[in-house]
Amino acid sequence: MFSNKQRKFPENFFPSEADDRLYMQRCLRLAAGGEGLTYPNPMVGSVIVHAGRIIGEGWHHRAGQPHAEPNAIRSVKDQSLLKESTLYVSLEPCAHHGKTPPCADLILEKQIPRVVVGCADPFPAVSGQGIARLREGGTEVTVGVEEEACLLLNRRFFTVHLAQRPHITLKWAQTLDAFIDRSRDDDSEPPLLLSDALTATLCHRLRACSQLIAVGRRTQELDHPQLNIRHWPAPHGQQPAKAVISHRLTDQLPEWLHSLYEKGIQTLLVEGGSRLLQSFIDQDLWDEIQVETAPFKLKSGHPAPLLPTPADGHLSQKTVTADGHLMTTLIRRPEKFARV
Ligand code: AOF
Ligand code: ZN
Repeated sequence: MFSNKQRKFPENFFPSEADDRLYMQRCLRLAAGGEGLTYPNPMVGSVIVHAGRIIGEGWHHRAGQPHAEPNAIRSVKDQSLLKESTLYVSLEPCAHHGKTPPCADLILEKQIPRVVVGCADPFPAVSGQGIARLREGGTEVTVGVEEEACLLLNRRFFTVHLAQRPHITLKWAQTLDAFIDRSRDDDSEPPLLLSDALTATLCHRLRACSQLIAVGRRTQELDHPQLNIRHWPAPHGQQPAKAVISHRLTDQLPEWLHSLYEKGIQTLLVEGGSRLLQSFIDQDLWDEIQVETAPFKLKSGHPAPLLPTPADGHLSQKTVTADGHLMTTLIRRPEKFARV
């Protein structure tokens, strides 16, 4: 086993807390390069800093391929500098042999004296053991820099491992007076078009982060939605699976969600209709809600679900597109894995 125990830090080795945060923000930017592509793994970015200069960077591209830390380590030209560097990583380095060897061992082997971790990894095979192993080997480890941003980036991964069900996003578009469609009894008339070009793109980006898209039976019969990714690259050319939920199944949502978890589904996107969305809201089964409000009224039609009032532990964001479409997002703050 390699050890960093004899290490003495040179003077001015430690950056300020503000610099630690900046380097972690860079890790997050790098990590986001893996958006939608790393399933079932999280998005992770890593930066290596020597004497106030970034000398290496990397991120996790795809499950089965190297993690962020080996990518960052490999990118450093003068490997002898690693012994005097700080490695920043947005998620705890792993301690297990998965599809790749443990990152904590590689960090010890390279004798990197200090590691700054964004947040601990809730994945059962890691769950604090990566940090413990680094510390046992004498590495100086700081945990929790830009922690909230790191948790938010991987909120889907955190929900899956802490709640043992998929991360649930509810999404709908409505008019200013809160209707999601005209009143229609059959599919002879097409559904009301609410999105503009930008919000349609954002919807497809969200689909690209989802493994399963669900709609209610009535929406399926009235709208015949395609529920595929057309305005954003499909991750590794793969389309999400589709589920049509009958009214009867809405009484058994927790059981259904657990069965999805057991099948390895990490992300569920519910796109309608109103009744199905409302049953998820009423049963408090949601992690994120995205509502688009188009800038016109309908006066009558099919009413939209009721957005829950933001409460403690929720993050609420509002933005307006150039065409005046309001995007409201409510995110349940992910719990952190706290056993470190
Ligand atoms: C890290 N750095 O960049 C990532 C980590 O099957 P494997 O070997 O790819 O391991 C997957 C697990 O490793 C994943 O569930 C998560 O706990 C962790 N991901 N860890 O040190 C990384 N992507
Ligand atoms: Zn790893």
